[in-house]
Amino acid sequence: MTYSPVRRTASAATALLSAVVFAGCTMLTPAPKDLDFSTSRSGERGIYRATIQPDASPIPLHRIHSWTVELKDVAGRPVDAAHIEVDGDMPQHRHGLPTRPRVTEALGDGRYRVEGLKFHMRGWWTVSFKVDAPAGNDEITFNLMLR
Ligand SMILES: [Cu+2]
Repeated sequence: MTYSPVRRTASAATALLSAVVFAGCTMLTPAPKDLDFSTSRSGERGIYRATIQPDASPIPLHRIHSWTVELKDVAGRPVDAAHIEVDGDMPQHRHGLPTRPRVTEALGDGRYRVEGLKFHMRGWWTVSFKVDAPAGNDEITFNLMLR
């Protein structure tokens, strides 16, 4: 068999690439030990409090699903007519969600339907809601552990 430098280079590159991908997804800096996994949390600025209710329990892996998020002000009154942006991250991996979830419906009573959530890896995720409503802007972040 003849020696083929081109093929050897290509397979070395493939091996290197898969090593990088592998490292990116498995060699973790440990997650903070004091993570708060509450499903009800206050925003960074303390203007709102949100409660998440995923449609499935436990939260599914590799499957697109929906959540309901309930938004209240500090006095506990439901906040309707908020503009909410949804985003997700794996802080240890520096990547986000494979989908672009969004609020598709205001259900009334401060409740909103969020569609298009999908988690494609096990581990620590954050999901944040950027809220824009008359009382002010705030961001509420939840921690999840997908198993
Ligand atoms: Cu990841």
